[in-house]
Amino acid sequence: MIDKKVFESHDEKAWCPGCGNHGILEALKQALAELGKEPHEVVIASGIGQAAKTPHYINVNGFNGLHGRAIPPAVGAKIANKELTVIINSGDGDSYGEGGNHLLHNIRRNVDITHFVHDNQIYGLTKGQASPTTAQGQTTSIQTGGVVVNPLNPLAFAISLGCTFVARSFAGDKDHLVPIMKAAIQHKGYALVDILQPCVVFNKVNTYQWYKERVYHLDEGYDVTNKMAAFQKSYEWNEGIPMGIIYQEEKETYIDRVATLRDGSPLVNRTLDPKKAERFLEDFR
Ligand SMILES: Cc1ncc(C[n+]2csc(CCOP(=O)(O)OP(=O)(O)O)c2C)c(N)n1
Ligand code: SF4
Repeated sequence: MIDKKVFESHDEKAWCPGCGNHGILEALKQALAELGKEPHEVVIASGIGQAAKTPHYINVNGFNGLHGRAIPPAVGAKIANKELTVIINSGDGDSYGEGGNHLLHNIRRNVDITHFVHDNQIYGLTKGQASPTTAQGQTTSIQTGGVVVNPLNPLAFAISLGCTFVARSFAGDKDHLVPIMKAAIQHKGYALVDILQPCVVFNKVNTYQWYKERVYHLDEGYDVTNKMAAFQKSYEWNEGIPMGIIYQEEKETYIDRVATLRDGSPLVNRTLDPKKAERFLEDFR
């Protein structure tokens, strides 16, 4: 374990007091410290949004990109240097809406990165429009007559596509969130953690109290490898929301499947020999 203080950043936080993002950030620093990670060994990527400001508020390598585009730079960083711990911290809109296509295809690729979705069920930064996880019928700053479309079920979506680690936790339960983060970071393969995160300003439905009345911890006897049980758990919501590792399996990662990446040192450490490209250049002459 290293001192959590090494992850402190000097940037002033622009999050509201009471925002669930604070709890997620503190849990993340603790998880990294308990795993003994040094700041230079970690990269955090994000897209755009309130949650996506996370790389500014933690002292590790950071990449704050375009809306919905957190996965491509994260995947690029991992492929360039497989020794890095690569994490994404982004919102439900960024991850499941604008970034949905990248999410879908990274599940197929199984690049070994960890994705923490700060799921406040709303677009926080742009003042409270519905996101893909806002409940049907919920009124928002734009959908004043209630959301008319079906919400996305991120857990069932991920399990159905073969995601190798699917979990849920809650920004208001650090004792649960820290071990889940550690397990997700240690998992070999793409790990998706949907973190319930109250937005105290724009989501007046899914409050701390609302979640506290519903969340429950999966018991120790729960079999994380049982896909059908995982589907059932992923559909539990209003009456009780299960928290924990919903599904996990071991599968070859993208790097395991590509010999050039798998064998030998990380790409960034290899010396380039431009002469080896000569025969390919011939085709263009
Ligand atoms: C391509 C694109 N579309 C829309 C926007 C405007 N925009 C910026 S942040 C945001 C919502 C972010 O919501 P979410 O990802 O859920 O994060 P939160 O702010 O709730 O943490 C939107 C729609 C943008 N910057 N780029
Ligand atoms: S508007 Fe909501 S998501 Fe944004 S900082 Fe405030 S509480 Fe957090």
